[in-house]
Amino acid sequence: MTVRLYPEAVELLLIRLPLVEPFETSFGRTDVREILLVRVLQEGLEGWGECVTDHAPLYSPECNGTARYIMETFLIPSLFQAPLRHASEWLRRVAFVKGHPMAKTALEMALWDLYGQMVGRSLRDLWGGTKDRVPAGVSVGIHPDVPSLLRTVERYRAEGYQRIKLKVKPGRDHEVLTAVRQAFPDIVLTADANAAYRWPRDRTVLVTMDVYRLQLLEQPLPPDDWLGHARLQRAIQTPICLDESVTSLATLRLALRLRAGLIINIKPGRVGGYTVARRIHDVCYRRGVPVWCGGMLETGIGRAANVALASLPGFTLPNDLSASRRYWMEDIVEPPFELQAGGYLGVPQGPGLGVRVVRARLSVGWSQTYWRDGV
Ligand code: NPQ
Ligand code: MG
Repeated sequence: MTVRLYPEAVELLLIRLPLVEPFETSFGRTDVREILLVRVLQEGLEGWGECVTDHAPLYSPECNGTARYIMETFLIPSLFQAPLRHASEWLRRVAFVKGHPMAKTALEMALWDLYGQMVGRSLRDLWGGTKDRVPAGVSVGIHPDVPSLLRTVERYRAEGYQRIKLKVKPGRDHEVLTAVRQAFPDIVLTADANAAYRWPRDRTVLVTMDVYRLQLLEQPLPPDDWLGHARLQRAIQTPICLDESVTSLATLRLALRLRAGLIINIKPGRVGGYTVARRIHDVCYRRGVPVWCGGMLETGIGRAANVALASLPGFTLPNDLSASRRYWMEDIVEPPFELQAGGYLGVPQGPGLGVRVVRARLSVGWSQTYWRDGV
């Protein structure tokens, strides 16, 4: 099937969406998300994308402001330069822009949605997904006290999530992990430090985490501390899972060669798109390295794309893909994502993302439309 991806216009919108409860990590606390959305328009169809940046560069170097600037100054003009024959060509088109993976991914997502609608196929099918449902996990933020954390964990356990991930940081680790493991001896438990520890300073604190039987310990050290992760992995039994460190195929290969991590969290926004994310999956699948899909507090737009990605065969561990209502009172898409029996999310079957954006639910801060010359 020969198609041309050549949008007449691109709209950027910044929306505000309140979380059902505040989310705290080692880098900060959020109660309302500001989310940059992308809408590409062509021949009466619209493709939606979501940018996983935050208002400030706390998780990674990008933020909403840099993403907007890079999109309007470089990415959208390069989209208007000439038609693309396939969404996977986007990567080469924007290779001249160094960095800014989240900005690139948002536009790529919108192009995949548009492409899927043009050819009448779901992202799952276009990407070679093999599953109709994906294992759902939940990420639990840092809580003000242990009793409230135990109540939250119990709630998610009762809802059926297949694993629970606890956010930890220095000073909020062993007490929390001991209490949760003692109260729930049998749950699948993981911990995510978002790079808050230092090697070798925190060696003892980290090595003694083996007693909690964590499925994995996510990103304990800074993203560029390859040797620190490799040395830590040699000192503990718990598999290290890399998140922030893996930004490309090259850093993936470095991680595997050094054995700096034994498991990979794949976040498309962090690696520069769904095309790169699929290649990272393919390398890991060939080498028997387990992967799972990370989350960035997405709306149903980004969630739909991530669920489709997680339907690939190498995504064998529970994902940071939760029901819409874990995050939002009312998601901005229909149908919303709901937790199925056994702790799964269904993979959308309709064309493109397979969800409808309900525009009336968008609380728009600003929006701007960019038109291609000559339309
Ligand atoms: C992670 N995600 O795996 C990230 C952290 C993260 C679900 O744990 C705003 C506020 C945006 C908090 C993006 C989960 C965020 C955020 C990512 C946390 O490391
Ligand atoms: Mg993480």
